[in-house]
Amino acid sequence: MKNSASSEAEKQRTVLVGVIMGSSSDWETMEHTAKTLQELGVPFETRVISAHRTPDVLFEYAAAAEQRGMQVIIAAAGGAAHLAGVTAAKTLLPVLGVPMESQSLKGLDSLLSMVQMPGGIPVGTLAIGKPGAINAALLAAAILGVKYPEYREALRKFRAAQAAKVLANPDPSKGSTTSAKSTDAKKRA
Ligand code: RP5
Repeated sequence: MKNSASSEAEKQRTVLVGVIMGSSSDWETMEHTAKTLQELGVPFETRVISAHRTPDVLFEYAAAAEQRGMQVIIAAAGGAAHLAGVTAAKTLLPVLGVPMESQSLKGLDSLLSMVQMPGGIPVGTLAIGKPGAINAALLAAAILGVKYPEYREALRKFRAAQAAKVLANPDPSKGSTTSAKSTDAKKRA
């Protein structure tokens, strides 16, 4: 029989969230997903896998994810962003999509490609860019939290810390070089 220390170590090694992105150029944004998952203590891995440049790798990755113990996949892509949709088609795991902010259309192309999935294969699409990258990690933790109380607790602490930060500095003019009074004076002048 396994002792609790070894099963704990085993649990730590199991990747619960797979974070995939269409290009290494997406990393600057997806680093925020990784940082947030790390902060919450969620075991994850990151991979560059492209639906059009490495389609066979994507098929293998998505098809094997569940068997490897993964519970959620986060897929980020930009432009004609089909990575999340194709991934979702190859696994029953929940797939969260993060549309990348593209140069030409500022991510509207990525957002619409990702969010407008025809009925039948859902992709839980988040906001464009950094906010979506952070929220994908938080939503993945919330999904895991249904089964694992430690991630639910990590999420609760994250929110409490976030609220405390806001409450610690309720007046943005304090500590700013432009005080509320001088802004008012400028407006009146
Ligand atoms: C998508 O094309 C990627 O997800 C990336 O957002 C975009 C541009 O990729 P690169 O040309 O920078 O590799 O597949």
